[in-house]
Amino acid sequence: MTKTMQTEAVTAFIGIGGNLGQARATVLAAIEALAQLPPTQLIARSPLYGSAPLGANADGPMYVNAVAQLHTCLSADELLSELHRIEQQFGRERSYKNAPRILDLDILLYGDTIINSDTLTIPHPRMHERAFVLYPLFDLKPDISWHNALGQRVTARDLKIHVADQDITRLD
Ligand code: PH2
Ligand code: MG
Ligand code: MG
Repeated sequence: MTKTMQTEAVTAFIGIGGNLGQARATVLAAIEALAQLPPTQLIARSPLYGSAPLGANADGPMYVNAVAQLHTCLSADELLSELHRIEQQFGRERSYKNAPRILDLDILLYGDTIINSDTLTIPHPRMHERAFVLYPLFDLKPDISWHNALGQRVTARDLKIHVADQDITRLD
């Protein structure tokens, strides 16, 4: 891959989740792996949350989820391939959509950039409907906002109200 290094660091938010194995330990270790990425700095991590598997065919044990805030000079594509590499390192297997998994790392936001490519959709297309993303994002940055698929500016603060029926517990 050609390296298209950003000259300026971008703030990216990464959604972290897993529901197989020692999910809490895996999520914490994954955050440590994100902190080791060059040229990237871990700014903060949210509290951990426990939640029931959400979505079509989603099943298995309870998930542990968190969000990490990074400053990175990696391009969005480079960041995505690093996330895939970390998932592999933790033994991630891919079967059907929403299958239980050891570790899932998703780019939620990459600065204010909107990306719709074959491999990447940013902002993450389902983040607005998921308490396990909105709660930790709000914890990290209560005034966070982004553009949804319709081009409207939305906030975690407002969206949280719409996911209040989802079963979610703060773990730490
Ligand atoms: N991830 C999914 C599908 N469903 N449910 C919870 N609670 N947490 C997740 O991280 C999650 C999910 C697909 O990525
Ligand atoms: Mg995901
Ligand atoms: Mg994923």
